[in-house]
Amino acid sequence: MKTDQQPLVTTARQLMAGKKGILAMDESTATCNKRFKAQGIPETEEYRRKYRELLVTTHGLEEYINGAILFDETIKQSTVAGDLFIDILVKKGIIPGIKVDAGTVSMAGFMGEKVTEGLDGLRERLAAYKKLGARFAKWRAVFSIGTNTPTVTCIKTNANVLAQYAALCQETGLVPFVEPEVLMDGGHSIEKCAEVTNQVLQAVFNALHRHRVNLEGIILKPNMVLPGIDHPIQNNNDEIARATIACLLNCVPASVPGIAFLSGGQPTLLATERLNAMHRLFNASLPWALTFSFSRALQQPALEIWKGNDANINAAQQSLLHRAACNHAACMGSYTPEMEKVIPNLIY
Ligand code: 5MM
Repeated sequence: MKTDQQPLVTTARQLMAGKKGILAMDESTATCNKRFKAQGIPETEEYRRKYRELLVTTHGLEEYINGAILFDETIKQSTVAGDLFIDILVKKGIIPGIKVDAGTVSMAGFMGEKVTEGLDGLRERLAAYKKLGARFAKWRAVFSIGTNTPTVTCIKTNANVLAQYAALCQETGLVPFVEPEVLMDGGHSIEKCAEVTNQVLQAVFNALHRHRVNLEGIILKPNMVLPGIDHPIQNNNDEIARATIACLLNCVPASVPGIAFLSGGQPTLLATERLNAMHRLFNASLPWALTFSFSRALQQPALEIWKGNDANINAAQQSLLHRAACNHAACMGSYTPEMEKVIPNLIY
């Protein structure tokens, strides 16, 4: 029996409302430790807890952020004063979500390609996360561009897995964030990225359709269409905005309420500038809300300020707030480089 879909649709719209974005703070333990190591921060559960406390207790975050994606460890953690992070988010009006994939593994027979795992027992895990207070979930599939990749088999396999995950989420009453990421590593051109992103998104929406997923109750979390980091031609922001929007208009049905980009390792300011360019050029003509669901492009400057030191918490929070404010402005096409010069504790 189908669950009542209206709450899903309402949550998806709430997540995309008011030109606000999503804070992705769902780094797995390995990824979080890798980022800590680069800053000389102890790679322990307590330091991960302290860092996530810094993020969720940032005063005013809700002015720019509608939702936060948590990780299994984080959704059960509390502040040093004993308040569950999830309760703090809800009190601020930020909708809690949870990453539910179990990461990627090599795809047998397809050298260099990955498939995302985590479907086993997913129905039960989703129910448990819903009980803890999550209202949406997230699953990421990754595709590398190489001479002969991604293959059709890799694309179809991951698309089917994403669709099964999305159907299970909707059955549970959680909004699925569907995240097919075409990586920016490599020497390919922007045209190649556009071709592959088109192919991937078409396969994903085809699979969602076959799995009877209600598109009004999902959020798409895609990559921007970018040249590979090693390609000699690095396109300007307007070219990237045009290529990205052309691809999305070609592949994403208007019934999808929102698209929230990942940042994918782009330099922090460029991610903001490119989102801004999309709104400056296309805002009035887009059928879906278009926003950000960044991890690194929101958090990295804050992490570099914090460095694991309590004395830096306030400055790190101001930095997070500032990036959130800049990206909120980008969602209105009103971001300017001058915003980077102001003291970052203003509410814009
Ligand atoms: C935080 O990174 C997430 C994946 O973490 P793991 O690889 O540790 O599982 C990732 O899903 C993230 O939410 C999105 O890719 C967006 O992050 P970026 O840094 O690309 O904006």
